[in-house]
Amino acid sequence: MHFVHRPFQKNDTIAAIATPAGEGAIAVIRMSGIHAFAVADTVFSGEVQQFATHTAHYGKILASDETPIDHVLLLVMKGPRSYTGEDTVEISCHGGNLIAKRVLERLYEAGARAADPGEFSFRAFLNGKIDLAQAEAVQQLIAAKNETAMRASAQQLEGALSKTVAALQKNLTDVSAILEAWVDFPEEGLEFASMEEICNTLETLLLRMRRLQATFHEGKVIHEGISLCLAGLPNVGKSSLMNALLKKDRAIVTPIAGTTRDLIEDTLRLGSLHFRLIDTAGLRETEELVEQEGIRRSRKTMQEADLTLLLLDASRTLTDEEKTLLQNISPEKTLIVWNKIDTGTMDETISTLAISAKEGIGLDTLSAAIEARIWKQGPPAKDEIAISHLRHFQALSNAIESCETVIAGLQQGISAEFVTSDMRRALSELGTIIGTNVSEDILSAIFSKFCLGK
Ligand SMILES: Nc1nc2c(ncn2[C@@H]2O[C@H](COP(=O)(O)OP(=O)(O)OP(=O)(O)O)[C@@H](O)[C@H]2O)c(=O)[nH]1
Ligand SMILES: [Mg+2]
Repeated sequence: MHFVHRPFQKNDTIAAIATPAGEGAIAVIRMSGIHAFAVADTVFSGEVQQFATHTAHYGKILASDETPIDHVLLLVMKGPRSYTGEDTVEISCHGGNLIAKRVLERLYEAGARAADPGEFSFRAFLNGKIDLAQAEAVQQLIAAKNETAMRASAQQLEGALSKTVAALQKNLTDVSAILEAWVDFPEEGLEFASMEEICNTLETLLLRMRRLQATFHEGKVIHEGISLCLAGLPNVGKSSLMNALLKKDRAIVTPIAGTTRDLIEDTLRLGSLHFRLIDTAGLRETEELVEQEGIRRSRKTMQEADLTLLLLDASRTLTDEEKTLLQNISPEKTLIVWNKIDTGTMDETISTLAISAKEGIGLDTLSAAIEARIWKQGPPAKDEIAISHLRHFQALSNAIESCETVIAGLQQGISAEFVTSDMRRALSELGTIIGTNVSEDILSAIFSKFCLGK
């Protein structure tokens, strides 16, 4: 769905179903805007405009001819003490698709309009209830697939990233003020010592920004998960390993080479990580059309995967194909694993990782090796802030680049007026993370990814 958020209409009151589609115990319809209480008043059996804020009321939603549509619980929240910062009404009705829709339509009839995706959060942002980084955290919290992701999103929603960015902004602003003063009152002169001080302060700030920038990999791992590909020649035991890792009989295993033809995917949790585990067709030269296509997909998956486990068979010597394969792998994205260690020995010069998928030997060591490979700098500490949005990464990178230009300029003795623009750029780049100086397009792109009613 393409969504270009409309300019903020102060008089618009928006409404949407906030719960997922389908049958459930209850469905929640959310309405926000200056007429929210008046609209609710029109459709509800009680006098909504008289209700005290933050109170819940049992009653009926009535059609225009006064026939009851549903018995509901209606919650009123007076702005600014609400998610959006505006007057908000939440109606819990019976959780049938039709009922919720009917109640929503009734709200439209009474003057509300359909909310765009993410429009409630967009209003919360415009009304200063949350900044942009927090709005993004809301979405990530909803989408969190593991506890680490959930904890990290909650932290960002609490404002951990926003505070870090704000502190950086404050320190940069202080430096910037000194430089601007130097431009405005050059006769005051900038002492050599204070110039060195400025460079030192900037270096310290750079260090902090680089550290935050470096958490991007970890942040992505936490939130997006990792694709883990099982690859190797036919019959080395890829499907057996998939089943062993998943602890279920997911893929067909037979002694016939070429059993797996297509990609087989499942989700796997190892410790704090979650993976998209992909079993592939064994790599070999073949005339068989179906298998050829399978092998093409195997190679593509290997290339795209974050990590590949390349399986070798310890019960036999390496084939020429395997030797070529080993020469062409990208080492940082591959773990070489000897399988079938129960029937043979490994060549330690190639890899010391050995397992038996069939007997369940060495799987813990393999899991540990995978985790160690994934966390480039070790797993993040519980309270460490990790960035995970490309947008944040790019903003930080630009801010870092600008600061580096400023330092280089000052060190070369370039006059301050030429570096102040880079200082300002660094500041505005940092600002985009929390939502100052953000273009309409970016806002639109961010909020359009939200679900309806959020
Ligand atoms: N002894 C022993 N046999 C194994 C082990 N792992 C797999 N096998 C056997 O090796 C044969 C092939 O296993 P698969 O898991 O189907 O191998 P694959 O790599 O998926 O093969 P393709 O799908 O044909 O590419 C089966 O007979 C398995 O029982 C192991 O650790 N030890
Ligand atoms: Mg297989």
